[in-house]
Amino acid sequence: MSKQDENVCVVKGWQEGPVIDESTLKDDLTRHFYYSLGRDKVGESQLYLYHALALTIRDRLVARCRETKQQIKQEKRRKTAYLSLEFLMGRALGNAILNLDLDEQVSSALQEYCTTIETVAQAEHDAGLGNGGLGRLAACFLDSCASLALPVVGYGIRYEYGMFNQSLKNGHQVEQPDNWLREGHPWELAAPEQSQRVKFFGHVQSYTDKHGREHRQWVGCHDVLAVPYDVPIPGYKNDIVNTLRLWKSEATDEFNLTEFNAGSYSEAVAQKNLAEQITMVLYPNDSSENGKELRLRQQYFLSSASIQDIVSQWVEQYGEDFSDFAAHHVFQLNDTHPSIAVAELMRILVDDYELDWDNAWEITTRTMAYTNHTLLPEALEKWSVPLFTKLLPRILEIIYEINARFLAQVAQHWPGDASKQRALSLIEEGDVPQIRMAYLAIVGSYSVNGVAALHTQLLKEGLFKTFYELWPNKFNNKTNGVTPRRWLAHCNPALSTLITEKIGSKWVSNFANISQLRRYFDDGAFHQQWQNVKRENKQRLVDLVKERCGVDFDVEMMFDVQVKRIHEYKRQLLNVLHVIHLYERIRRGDTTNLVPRCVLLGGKAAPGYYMAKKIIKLINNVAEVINKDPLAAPYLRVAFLPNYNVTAMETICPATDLSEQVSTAGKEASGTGNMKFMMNGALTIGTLDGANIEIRDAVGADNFFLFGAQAHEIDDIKSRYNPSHLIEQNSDLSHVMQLLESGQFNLFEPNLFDDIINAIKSPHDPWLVAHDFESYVAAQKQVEAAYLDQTHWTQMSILNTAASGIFSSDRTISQYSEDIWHLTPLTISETDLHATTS
Ligand code: B1N
Repeated sequence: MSKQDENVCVVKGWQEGPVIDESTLKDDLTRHFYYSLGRDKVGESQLYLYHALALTIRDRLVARCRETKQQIKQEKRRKTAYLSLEFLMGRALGNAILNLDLDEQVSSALQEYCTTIETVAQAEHDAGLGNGGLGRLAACFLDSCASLALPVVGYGIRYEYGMFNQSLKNGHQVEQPDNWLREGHPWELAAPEQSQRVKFFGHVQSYTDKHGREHRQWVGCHDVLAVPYDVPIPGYKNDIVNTLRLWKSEATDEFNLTEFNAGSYSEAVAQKNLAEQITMVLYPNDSSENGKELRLRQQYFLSSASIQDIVSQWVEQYGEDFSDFAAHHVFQLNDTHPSIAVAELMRILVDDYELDWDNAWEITTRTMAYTNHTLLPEALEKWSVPLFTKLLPRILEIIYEINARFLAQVAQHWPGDASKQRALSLIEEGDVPQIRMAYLAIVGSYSVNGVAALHTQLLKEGLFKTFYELWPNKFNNKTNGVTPRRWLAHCNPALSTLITEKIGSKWVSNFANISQLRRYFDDGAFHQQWQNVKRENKQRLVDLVKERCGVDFDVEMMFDVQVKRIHEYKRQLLNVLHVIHLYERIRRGDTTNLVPRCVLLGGKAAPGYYMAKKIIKLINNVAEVINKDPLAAPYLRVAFLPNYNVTAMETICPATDLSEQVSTAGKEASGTGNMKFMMNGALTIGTLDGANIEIRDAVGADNFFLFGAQAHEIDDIKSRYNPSHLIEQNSDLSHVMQLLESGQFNLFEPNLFDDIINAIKSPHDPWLVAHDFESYVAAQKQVEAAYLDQTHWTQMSILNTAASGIFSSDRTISQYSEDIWHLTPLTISETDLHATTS
């Protein structure tokens, strides 16, 4: 008997575990309700029922998760670690019930408690560990990896406070902390025995080993403990359960002890706070960096804990021979946020396992892969060298060494051209020298990808042009996708049922099959069903908007929706100008062919983003004036939905007729909301930006409302931009500006919108709002004409869903696996084969 067996066999039946199957679900639920939670049936809130149900389902996930891990280990599988500062998971219950195929069993068990899955599910708090697209993409990717049976583990941070809750006070955004763990997080399992120690501060010294070799050693550090919490990620009906490992920072025991013994109890407690601060809160900036020291600590904390975790698993299984390490591992870096992992892997290999530099560099550059998510200059991360000197002195040395060797390569490639070395250096010179994290990521990775075709092309031609010249083969595109499980099967059950009735259920795991819907594009009876479903979904949104905004939407009207983070480049402002234009027409009595519409906007502004907050206030003021005006009521209603999040989108996208994707061309790297709307049969009005281009290509130009300047035209337009002239020339726009400037929307708040008015009129407006207004209004007119013909609209709607096959994140992940990761799917147990093939 091995030592391991001795330890575990005391738990009788440990190998199989107690029986958990279909027959026990009802009893398990009752047992968790009565005993795990100590509740009784009468008068308890749905919250305890939710917890009991989550524990019941977690039991079923844990067993499969163990088997998935065992298979990966026993078969010595190559695997990917997806490193991300954000995982915007949303709710887990409905997704787990769907993926484990437990709908019927759970519904019947809940009958005993006189409730339904939908009601119980409301009690779950969103796991809002992300800002927006980048974080939600990571969550969709995890679902796809598990559903494709790929050995992938997510590594992230277990923030105590997720994305802030947004409320409105007199139309202004107010932020409240999101204490999402307060009522407990039943899905996670802590594994404190697998904690890692992460170094901060201290200094570096040299020593000579017994072979006379020089080494560097990072000593005198303040260590912080990283404690892992594992969240199970179920694949769709395939018995695979992957893991999302979230790290929580804690103070180390001995550090507290030293202080404590010295009699400084309060200092010891203060130090504990310092360590625990690291994972306290998610930074709420989307598409901009903030340069705060705590953010760098978060980045290094995640990178170091995750790399150490993987390396220690390797050493446990294979010993200290790293010659095969790169054949077994990929680290996918979700933007530059975890790019310090490049230097951290070097440090561990060189300092801790004494590999020589070249060998360690070979391993590092064969395992790291980097995804870029933005071209916005304000989002490109740079960290000051003095900050590194203080916080991460050994990491700084390693970055210098990487840079020196890289610049030698640059000098060889472009002999005598010092400007090339300055341009490509990982260190940007200046008063305070800065480390360019994107350059570290590119130099340290074997793959660099953008997230949509246009975005990747712009990376190669612009931002990373010289790197592309140096290493053309590193660069590749992986157009984003979203999971059809959450974003169609789960969030739109009525449409899912209809689709399955027509084309069978394979589309859920093989989303390319959705194209079969095309067959019904001309089927009158199907049109009727399609419209009925949309109407049902619109009613759900009507209820939500009434409850949250107090505004009456009407299912008879067109639902025109823009929900996403508030940012000037996303041009919510353009949308508002169009709303004002419609209102102005109504007031003028110009209502021929005007299609009644309900305009919904939603999204959070970064707390320090002045203009974004002004835009929220403008939307709310415009909404208030319009909704109060009885003249407008038959034609136009406007609402701003507070606290837009993953769960809200699950009600919004199935109910949307028109999806607004109106960013300034070249600024939105991809967009992913655009794909969720398309899957659910919305039509898009959009610019040629990000994945909009691929959406239009897929569905055909006739089924997409295009407007606006193109990316390649922007520079030229800017060079001769004269918005005042445009306003004068376009009567629609001048009417809109007059109404805005008249103070109609800020009667008791003088000058409130001056900054917005000035921004629109500025010849330096980088977002070209005034430029695109005319073509936007023209495209909106085409929308109205199309909507008036409901048969035609329904056809276009069906075609959009039918053409959305390529926007499944399963397609995206297959491409990552094929081109970058080179993983082979795990074996799916025989009993579950039916799930993916039927
Ligand atoms: O990533 C999404 C894309 O679909 C969006 O177009 C893109 O804007 C988004 C700093 C970011 N890019 N950069 C960020 C997030 C947090 C942060 O602190 C930058 N988010 C995106 C998925 O590819």
